[in-house]
Amino acid sequence: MNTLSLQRVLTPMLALLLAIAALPLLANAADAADPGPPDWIFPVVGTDGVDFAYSDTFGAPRGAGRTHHGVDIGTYGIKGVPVVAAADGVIKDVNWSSEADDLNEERCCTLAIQHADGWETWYIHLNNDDPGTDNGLAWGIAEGILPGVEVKAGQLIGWDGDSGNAEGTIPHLHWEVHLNGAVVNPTPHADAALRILEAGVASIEPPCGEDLVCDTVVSVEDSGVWSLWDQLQWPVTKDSFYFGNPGDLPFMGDWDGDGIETPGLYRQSDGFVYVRDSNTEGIADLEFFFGNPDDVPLVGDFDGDGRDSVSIWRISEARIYIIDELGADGEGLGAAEYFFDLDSSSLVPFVGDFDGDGIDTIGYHDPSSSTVSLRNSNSAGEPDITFSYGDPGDRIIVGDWDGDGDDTVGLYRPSNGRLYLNFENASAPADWNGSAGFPKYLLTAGRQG
Ligand SMILES: [Ca+2]
Ligand SMILES: [Ca+2]
Ligand SMILES: [Ca+2]
Ligand SMILES: [Ca+2]
Repeated sequence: MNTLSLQRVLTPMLALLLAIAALPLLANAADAADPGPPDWIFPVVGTDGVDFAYSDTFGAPRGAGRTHHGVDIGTYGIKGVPVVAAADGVIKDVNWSSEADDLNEERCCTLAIQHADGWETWYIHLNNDDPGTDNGLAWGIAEGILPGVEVKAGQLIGWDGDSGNAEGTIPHLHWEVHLNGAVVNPTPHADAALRILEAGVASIEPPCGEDLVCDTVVSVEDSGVWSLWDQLQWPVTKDSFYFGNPGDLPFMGDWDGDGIETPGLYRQSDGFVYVRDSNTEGIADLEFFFGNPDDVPLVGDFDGDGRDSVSIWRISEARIYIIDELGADGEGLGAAEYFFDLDSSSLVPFVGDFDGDGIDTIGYHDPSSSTVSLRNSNSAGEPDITFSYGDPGDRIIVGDWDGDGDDTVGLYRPSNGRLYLNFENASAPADWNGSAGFPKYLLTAGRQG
């Protein structure tokens, strides 16, 4: 059964769940002083609206005078969706037992985690069924998860299901948040949490060491909102501003040589490039006529003078035109300094200083072979390095993520909204990965000073 038809079958049950959600909150719901969400990971792996659904049911009546103390995170009828620790902590209870040698097996399956600063999170109705059954014989708690065991944010702790008093309902995680012993509404905490799409220790530390200057990323929406990440970490702090129109091709560069990269865009509809020298809202500081409608801008410092310029990937010719100066304001771009050809128009070129000599050169992604190739001079010829990297559909981005002076590959995977970065130009698991959401563009932002 595919997911879509499963969702259709479940619609009446979801409607019931939502009807319950619509009941008014009761005044006697516990209400501790809540300083707001810590930096948490969403407790169910998936993407809102695709793999899970929830609404604010905190305080809703649950019979016998009880009210709902949690948020029910439904998983569209699927049991066994990974449940992860919302934050670093220590397992406090397994099935309401704090004894590692007596886990109340007949009460499977629930977990409680003690976090820093008086926070606790509870995970209820974890799976207790063998696949395809409702037999109550399974153990939906991950191996090694016992009272007293330390867990990390995003670590797999179990799988969702219908255990306890949820037998017969659709599978969901009942998630509770407690602060200093009092239950608080978990919904705002769920809303603010980082979604992760695979269980595993979440990446929350920046890859950039202290006192180093590293590249970061910027997301650009079609609405023209640019959100510049302060650094690669969770939670992300961003500066957001408007620049450009729908349909513009965005990029970043250091146009004035002050060490800070700022926005530019190519408006294919009028053939002009517009650049701005600060990461703030406003009109372009410089505009010049750029090229043919299907030309792709390639930004870099190709002559090592400390300023970025906009070169051209002309797909129709499979040719790179290197241009070392920006155009004069309101006028055209000067003639290219030189050009060279790539082997195929199906390659996707990018720019970076792969050898750290201060001069940007061209690399390219070959989606047909899932490889990237890098060349350390701007000329035709064999690549200096080729290695397997990236799936079809991935978008390569390049930056100095660790601040050691050379640019290495990363990729943004639109299918899951994750950013994967490597610190060496080699085929290897990502050195860093994190959630980037689902922007239209995710670009290297470069140094910010
Ligand atoms: Ca600048
Ligand atoms: Ca330059
Ligand atoms: Ca170089
Ligand atoms: Ca580097």
